[in-house]
Amino acid sequence: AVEGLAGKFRGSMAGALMGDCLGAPFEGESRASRSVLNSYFRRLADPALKVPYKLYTDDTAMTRCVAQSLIDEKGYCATDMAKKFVKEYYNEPKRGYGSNVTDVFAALRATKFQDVYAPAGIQFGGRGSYGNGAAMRIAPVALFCYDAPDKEVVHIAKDSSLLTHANRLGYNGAVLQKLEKLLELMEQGDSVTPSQVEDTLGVYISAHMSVPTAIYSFIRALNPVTNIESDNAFLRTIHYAISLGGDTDTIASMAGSIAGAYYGFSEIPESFHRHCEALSDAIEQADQLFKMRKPKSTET
Ligand code: F2R
Ligand code: MG
Ligand code: MG
Ligand code: MG
Repeated sequence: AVEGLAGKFRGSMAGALMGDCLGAPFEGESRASRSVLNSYFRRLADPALKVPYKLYTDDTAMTRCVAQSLIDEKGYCATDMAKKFVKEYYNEPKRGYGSNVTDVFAALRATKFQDVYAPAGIQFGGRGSYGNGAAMRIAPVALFCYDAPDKEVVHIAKDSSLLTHANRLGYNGAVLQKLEKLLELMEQGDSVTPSQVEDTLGVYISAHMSVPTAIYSFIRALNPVTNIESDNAFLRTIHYAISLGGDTDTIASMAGSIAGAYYGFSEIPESFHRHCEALSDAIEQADQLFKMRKPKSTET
């Protein structure tokens, strides 16, 4: 088994994928009941269960592009990443993309990638998108920048987001404002209900109403949660994120990448591996990102 830091890289990429695959069947539906979700996770944990694997959606399609671009280019190359997004979208357009981001792909292609930031800038009458589509694909950037100075992480995170999402609300002030609310909810401990989370942090496809919710899900699931049967802490994170309803694939994916990095790949129950499409690709990309990092002298 791969342990230590390499296992955390794998856990982060696998966690993002698994949150997406397991959360996708519930996206946009009314909040699933406690019994439905408990039996969903119980069934999937049964090694004898024979069902097709769950498909990944746009969240993973784009995460894979971000990772592959950083790997191929050994760093951030805006044109390459934009080309990978566009190629991926036109190869498999039915992965459940946001309804406006597809206009960016069309414009990038039509303008032959001349100014790769321009199409995102004209979305929504020049205001840019505040959808969570940039946040949902960010895990490989964090891994690639593992040992880099903070300013490099911020630069790559911001610029790679700007390829599709130009609205500042999505990744700046509003997220921080919501983080204050997150702290308030944390102080209330285990009594916080899914409705309170929805009302306070949001469970929507906008960045500022889903990123803090994903962080909250990770923190909340560090300990057992009432009504959530999953006793493995990684699965509990994904289970809890899905239980909030709304943008379940994306919130579970973002929470899953944090939880996977925190607990490490070896903590993800094996019985769940086969339920998610292309897990081996996520592991392969994680290993490549791990090998590319400049190791600190004390790390093994
Ligand atoms: N698209 C979905 N889910 C709905 C349908 C999926 C369904 N399960 C199916 O099978 O078909 N999910 C995916 O979209 C989200 C990420 O979206 P992204 O990439 O940010 O797209 P976009 O189009 O830029 O923004 C999404 C919507 O947000 C609203 N919006 C954004 N900026 C706005 C602005 N400045 N003003 C007003 N509205 C704005 C719009 O409604 C956009 O369409 C993830 O959940 C992913 O899973
Ligand atoms: Mg999706
Ligand atoms: Mg459109
Ligand atoms: Mg979604």
